Amino acid sequence: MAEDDTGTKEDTATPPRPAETAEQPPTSTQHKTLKYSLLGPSLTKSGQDGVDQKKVADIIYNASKGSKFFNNEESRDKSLTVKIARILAKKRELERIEAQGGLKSEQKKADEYIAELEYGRDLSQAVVHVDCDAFYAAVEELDRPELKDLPFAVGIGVLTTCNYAARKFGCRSGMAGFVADKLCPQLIHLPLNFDKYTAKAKEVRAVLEQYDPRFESASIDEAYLNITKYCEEHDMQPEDAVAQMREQVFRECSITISAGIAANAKLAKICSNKNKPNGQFRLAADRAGVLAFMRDLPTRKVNGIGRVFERELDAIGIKTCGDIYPQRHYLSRLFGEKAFQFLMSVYLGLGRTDIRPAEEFERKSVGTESTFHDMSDPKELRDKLRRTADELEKDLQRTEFKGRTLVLKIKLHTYEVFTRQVQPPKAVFTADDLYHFALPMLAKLEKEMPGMKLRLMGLRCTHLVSVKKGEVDFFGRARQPARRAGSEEGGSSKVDVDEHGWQVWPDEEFEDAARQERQEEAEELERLSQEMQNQDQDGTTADYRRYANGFAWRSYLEEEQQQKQQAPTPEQWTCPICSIPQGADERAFNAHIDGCLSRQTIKEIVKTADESGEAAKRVLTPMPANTAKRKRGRPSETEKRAKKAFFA
Ligand code: TTP
Ligand code: MG
Repeated sequence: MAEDDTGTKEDTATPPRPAETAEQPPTSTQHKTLKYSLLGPSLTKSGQDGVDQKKVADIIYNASKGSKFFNNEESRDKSLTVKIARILAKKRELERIEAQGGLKSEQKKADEYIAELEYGRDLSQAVVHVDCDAFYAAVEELDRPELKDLPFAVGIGVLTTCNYAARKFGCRSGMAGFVADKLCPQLIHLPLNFDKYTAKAKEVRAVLEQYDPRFESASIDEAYLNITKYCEEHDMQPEDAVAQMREQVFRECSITISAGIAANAKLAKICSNKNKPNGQFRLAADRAGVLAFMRDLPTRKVNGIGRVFERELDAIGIKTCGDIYPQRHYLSRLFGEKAFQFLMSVYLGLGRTDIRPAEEFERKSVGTESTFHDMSDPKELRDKLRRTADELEKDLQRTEFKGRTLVLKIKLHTYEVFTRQVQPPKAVFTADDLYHFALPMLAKLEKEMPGMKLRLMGLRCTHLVSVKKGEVDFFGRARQPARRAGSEEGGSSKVDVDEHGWQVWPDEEFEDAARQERQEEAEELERLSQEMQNQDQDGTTADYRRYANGFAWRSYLEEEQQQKQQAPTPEQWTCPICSIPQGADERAFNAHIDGCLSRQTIKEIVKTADESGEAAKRVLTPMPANTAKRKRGRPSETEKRAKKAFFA
């Protein structure tokens, strides 16, 4: 099957050049960039060969013009364009410095880093990335074979996916249903049935396990395997082993999967999309071949380069991975040290080969965040912070960690993100402590940006200390997590290894960020499309949100584990504020807590806390002892809190 091509030849389907100087970009440029961003997060999905993306962009533009969704995209796009103008200004400054003979040390540093990375290049492993084809749609098709050749999509409001018949019309994941209907009026919409998909995913994983018992689930329908050992033991070529595995999945699970085979996980993931659906592609394990492969690869095809990063790179002239090299001496100044390291590994086609169960990966942070309608009232912001601290306490309890660093993240209504961090005198984990140490950061941000309007707030603990039994050393001290490359402690470009001697890559952070970008966009789109269509929320849409647009596979696993630990579900939950038992209904319970929290007395406490961090500590200490054990439910109707366990 032919390599996927998403129609990037079309004018509208490549990121347009941004305005070079102005803080306010000209309308024509804005119009073009907006059209590009309206194409959505799944522009590069396979199965869209021959789709005229320019036409799709026009249809999306006209169908959504004037809607909340459109206005939202417009303001997001404006912020990004302004940000890009700043990056360009910085680049011009660097070019000036370079013209005067500067930046030599940057170039030297980049070349040394490349040499060091090259030195560690490992071409000995056969890493495979498998990804099920049109997964949710394929599962639905098993129950409704009559849909096989008809265009259909899964998901109400927003498409989670669609079959390949629908993709020919330009329909794809993360697209509003009403837009997809414009592209393909005969499109059939099916509701989500998450239990069916997880059951099927388990069947597929049972087959994968036979080829690599230590395979790594990357999302609900994708996994990484290292089949080097399998091939040795069975005296097989990787292509043959993978062909056999795909046949076995089809035989035993009745769905098709595609696969990429390469020397590392990054390359394998790119390759699995090459011959989709129901195909496989092997990139030979030789250095020259890998470099040639990367040279012409559009940046967006790399896991970890999302819509925003793609546009930022494009703005400075990096369209393909081969374009990275000539700009290597600018990268850390423009995008930071970690991005420099990530981009170097992308250019060289390097990546990790240590494939192991997702649960085994060292957790570097535990955090929670939520999006909501614009919020600026200081009291509301404090309430929100308190609830975020409550959520984080729960996550820390579940994962059995304390944090030595506490990070507050906010996103303004303009989509600008700010983070602040603090090192409390002791590792923190209780909601009271989390709130107490986060509040001064929030107050400081308010001072810096009077009247700031937030659309997201998150709290995260990093530099974790395990409180698991058995994770203390001989002296009774908690063992430290392994140091990661490019971590906050060190900005050096030295190649780093973890405690087991594995080379540490910065990829995970970028992959998580890109995943989160897609997730947030899809959630936003779902919320807006629901508002537009004034739909009643039923169990189906709640499920969609619950699983965070299908990307929260790890969170799902965690949830499963948690459910096992928690059984049986308590009949009644005690309100941590008024201590009166409530029915075990999450929504009603949340509403009750919100009611309690907004009472005047609590408001006064929060007001006091606003004035001084110390005061906050004083008044918050007598909170009921059972706060730590309290059960918080799912988001309330009016305030969507798509909670995410993130692994940044
Ligand atoms: P993907 O593997 O990205 O997509 P897919 O399997 O439907 O199609 P492809 O053949 O291109 O691999 O995602 C797996 C499932 O995750 C998908 O069937 C539905 C869900 N999903 C969402 O819920 N939202 C999304 O935005 C995407 C991309 C997927
Ligand atoms: Mg898939």
